[in-house]
Amino acid sequence: PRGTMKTLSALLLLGLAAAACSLPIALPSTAKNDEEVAEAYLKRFFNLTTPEGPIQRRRISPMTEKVREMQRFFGLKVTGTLDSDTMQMMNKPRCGVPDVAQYSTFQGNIKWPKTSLTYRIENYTPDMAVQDVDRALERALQVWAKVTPLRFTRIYSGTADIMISFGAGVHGDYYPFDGPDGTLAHAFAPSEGIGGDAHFDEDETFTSGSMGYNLFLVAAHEFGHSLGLSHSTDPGALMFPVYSYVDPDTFSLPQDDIKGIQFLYGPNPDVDGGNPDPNPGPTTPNACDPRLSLDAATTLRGEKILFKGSFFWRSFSQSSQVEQHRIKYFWPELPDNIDAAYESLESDRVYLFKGNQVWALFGYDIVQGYPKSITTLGLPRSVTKIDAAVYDEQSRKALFFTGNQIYSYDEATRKVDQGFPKSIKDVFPGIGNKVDAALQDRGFTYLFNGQYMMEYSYTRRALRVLYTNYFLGC
Ligand SMILES: [Ca+2]
Ligand SMILES: [Ca+2]
Ligand SMILES: [Ca+2]
Ligand SMILES: [Zn+2]
Ligand SMILES: [Zn+2]
Repeated sequence: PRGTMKTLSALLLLGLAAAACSLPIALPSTAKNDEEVAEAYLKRFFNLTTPEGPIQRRRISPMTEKVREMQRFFGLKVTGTLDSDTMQMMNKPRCGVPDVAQYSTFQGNIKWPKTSLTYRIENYTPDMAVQDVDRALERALQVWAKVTPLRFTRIYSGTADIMISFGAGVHGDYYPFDGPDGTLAHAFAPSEGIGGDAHFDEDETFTSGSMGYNLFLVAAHEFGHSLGLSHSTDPGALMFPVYSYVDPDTFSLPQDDIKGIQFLYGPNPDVDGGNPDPNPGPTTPNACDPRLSLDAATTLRGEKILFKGSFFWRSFSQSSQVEQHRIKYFWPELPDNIDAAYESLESDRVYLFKGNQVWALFGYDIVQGYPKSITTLGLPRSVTKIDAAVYDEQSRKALFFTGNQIYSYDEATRKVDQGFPKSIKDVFPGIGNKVDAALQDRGFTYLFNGQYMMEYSYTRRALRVLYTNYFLGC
């Protein structure tokens, strides 16, 4: 298992009756086989319908089509089969709002016809202090108020536009919760009555920190639905249906979400006279940006893993398809902005570097006992950070790039080879004075510097200059 991955989901009020009638609601809570889990998941979140009447003979089953649709939505490799990545995604805690079902694609720009909205906190979770719940929910609403004309007023009695409650299992709508994990919360799109309301699964442990599920993060996502947003396929968006922890203190609404909410309501008139924000929110790195530079690159058992900021891309040699994920989503323990990475063919491990620390992965699992200090590698004390690393199959040595120097390192003796460090330009002419990331693939060495990379032969002769996004399927 690759650590805890979690998901969020949303409900749309329109078609609620139809949805309630046609969908089996409860997800299996006991251990079921993959097919049963997948069927329940796809019915619930991807509008898989059971064929009625005479069974139609089709070359591709509706189930296979839905599996593909789900894989496309989450940016997984589209296989149409219940492979382990797909099953892992289906077993993640998530928001209860469907991703693709017709009634969930908030079509027709469903939005509030007013900008002044009320909210009411109907009850509290025992997981957190009352004032912490108040603060998390208020802050979650302000995430949206900051970038729109929407203003929220709390009321303490009567019916608010956004009624907020905690409940377990059956809790008064047609969408019972499912116990711990699975669905964390759901919310209804703008409308009278239950529209706009947000429900949180009391069987989860909500917190103000990184343990359990951070209430501010879950609520900010749900309130996006309350205001009319559906799920985003951008893995960096708040409206991505999978929960992954980010530090609430440094949280900034991503650009994808700002675009969505401002499409519905326009910008905040109180900021710069309503002019579009000159400092838009964080964006997810775009593989096809020709100016793209990388933090680190490595192979991992035949895949290529390319790191950038809080994200990484996975590319498979057998397919042109590239996946993009949040680092935290695969490895909650790892930091963002990885410095360097390489795959050791001696130990079948991938080493990841950040500052003076190193982590080891075996497959996708972090090896126990890590992170360690890079001083355990036996590098000189003057090396406090590694810019790039690669395992050189030819010499069976790890190469470390730091500043304008390169070290050849013997894993077996844990020593730097005689004659090193050398100048990068003496070993790999043409790449310049620094290397951002390095990779070896099919006997070629690739060194990245800014938006360019250089391809070298096994004799370290420079062959081609390529764009850094060469492997990213653009
Ligand atoms: Ca309401
Ligand atoms: Ca749950
Ligand atoms: Ca780097
Ligand atoms: Zn959602
Ligand atoms: Zn509910």
